[in-house]
Formats: sequence, structure tokens, C-alpha cells
Amino acid sequence: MKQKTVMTHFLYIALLACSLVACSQTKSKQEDKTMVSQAAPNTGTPSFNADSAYMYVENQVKFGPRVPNTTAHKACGNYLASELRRFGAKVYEQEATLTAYDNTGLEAKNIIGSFNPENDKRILLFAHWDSRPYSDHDPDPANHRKPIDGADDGASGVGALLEIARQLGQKDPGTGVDIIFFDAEDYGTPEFVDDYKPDTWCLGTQFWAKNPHVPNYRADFGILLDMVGVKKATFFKEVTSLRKAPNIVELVWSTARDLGYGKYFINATGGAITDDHEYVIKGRNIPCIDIINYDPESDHGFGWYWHTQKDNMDNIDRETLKAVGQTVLEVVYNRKKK
Ligand code: AHN
Ligand code: ZN
Repeated sequence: MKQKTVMTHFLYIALLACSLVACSQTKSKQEDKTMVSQAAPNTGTPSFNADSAYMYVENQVKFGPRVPNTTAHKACGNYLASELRRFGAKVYEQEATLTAYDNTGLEAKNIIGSFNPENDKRILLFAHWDSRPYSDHDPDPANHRKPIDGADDGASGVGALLEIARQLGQKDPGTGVDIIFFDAEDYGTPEFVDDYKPDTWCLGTQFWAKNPHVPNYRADFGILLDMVGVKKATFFKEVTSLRKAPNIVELVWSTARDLGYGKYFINATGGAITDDHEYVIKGRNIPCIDIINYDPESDHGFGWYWHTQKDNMDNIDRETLKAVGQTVLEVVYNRKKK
């Protein structure tokens, strides 16, 4: 802050000197101030490429369901780490055997890509990359034990973040950014086995919160992208996010509105959702929000396709990916203003 003030004064003095020495016309203080503020980096946000994000979603789905302990899961995990590396991130692959609700040992991998790793001002962006081994909300009970494509539930958040990572590699955002793809979020107790058990979900996040990839990991705030790719998605202000990070909710929703994405980012409260952000908040004391497609009309709060065989590429829409991706990019590149 202090440094910024000094810099601003320096610029101001330089501009003033320039206008007095080099130019014959005298400039008022007001004009010089305007010039300084025009030089501020608020127009430098790159354009989020929705075609590119769509391709990253599609590429994940093409592996098949990314269920832990399958070859599709392993291959996709390697793909995600290599993409982050290609974009210039410092990549950590955190492997662990995590215990599922039914005692299955899950060979899980959290994938972390750090940009500007030495900067202690940091933003954490995250999504889960695994897909659910069950379709326990499918209208046809014969499908309940089938894994889902997880085009929206899993691949969409990761696809948007890969495009953000690509942009970060091309233009320095001037802040530290960590992108984490968490594993084993969606292996929670299926409805045909037992009632809802929160701690059987988000296993990768729970592990990372206790064992961060760097000791004493800190970020100023975090943003979770969960189910951010379907046509006509609606993002309501989620209750835990509002309680724990109200200023980040306001920042993100007002940024979206200013960019013209108000039809996606609804100015109303949604439900309280147990999701990866909750464990990052609790475990690391980092204020986090969840951008998640929420349907107040449905009985479970999520989209009609949620945890069914219909969560596939047919529902993925570039315009929704753009709304979310551009909004998050704007927040990252404009953080000096806030
Ligand atoms: C529940 O299952 C209620 N938690 C929402 C987290 C989730 C599951 N996100 C995607 N799949
Ligand atoms: Zn899910």
C-alpha cells in the first residue's frame, strides 16, 4: 500500500515535470490525475476464450468417467498436470490413498499449478476433477450404479480453470495464483446406501487442508468453480460463502453484473452447500466462495441432470463458460483496484 502511494506520487511528479518542461501548455492537477489513473491496470484483463475452455471440458470427458482407481482417471490426471506445466505453472502432484465411505482405498491425486509462486499475495482458484461413480439421481434405477460423464459436474470447472491458466501463462497478473484440481470430491455415500454424510465427500480437499502442498499455505481468498458449464446456469449467492467471505461474493457478483453477466449471477441467496470450499475455509482459514449452478425449484437444489446419465457434453454451453471464466479473470487481473 505504502509502496503503491510512493509509486503514484512518483508517476505524478514525473508527469507534472514532463508537462512543465517538455510541453508548453500548462496542465491542471486534475488532468494529470486523470492521466495517472488511466495508466492504472484496469483495462488489461485478457479475453477468456470460450472455445478453448469448451475443448478442455471435451478433452476430459473423452477420457471416460474420471472415477478414482480407473485408467481413465489416471490418464486424465496426467493430462491435467501436463497442461498446467505447458502453461508455465509450477506443478505439484499430491498423491494419497484416501478411504471412501465403503472403505475402498482411492488412489487420489490433487493437482496444483502455481503462478508467481514467490508472491505472498495469492488467490486460490479450485475445482474438482474426479467424476462420480454413481448416477444415484437418475430417474431410471437401472442407471444408479453407472458412473457419470461429469461434463458439468467436474469437467466444466476444470475446463474453465485450464483456460484461465493458459491466460495466466501469457500475461502476468501481478499476483500469485494457485489453481488446484481436487480429487475424490464426488465419491460420497450414494443415496441407495445411506443418508447424506457430508464428510464422505470432498476427500481430496480434506486431505489437502491437513497436508497443504507447501507448509503453512496461505491465500487471501479462494473461488471454487463447480458446475459452471451448462446452458442457462444460475449462480445464486451460496450461504457458506456469504457467511465466510461476503466481500468476495460481492466482488464476484458485482464484477459479473458490470461485465453484463447478471442473468447468470443472480442477486439472491441460494442454499447452503457442502462443497470443497467448506473444507478449505475450515482447514486453512481462507475465506472462499462457491460459484455453483443452483436451481431453487429442484428438490436437491442442483440442475435436473445432476448425478444422472444426462450430465454429458450435450448440456455444455460456451456462453456460460465465458460468463464465469471472464468474471474470474477480471477479478484476478483487477485485484489491485480492490
Ligand atoms: C452434495 O452432495 C450435497 N454436495 C454438493 C457437492 C457436489 C457434488 N458438487 C458436485 N457434486
Ligand atoms: Zn457431483
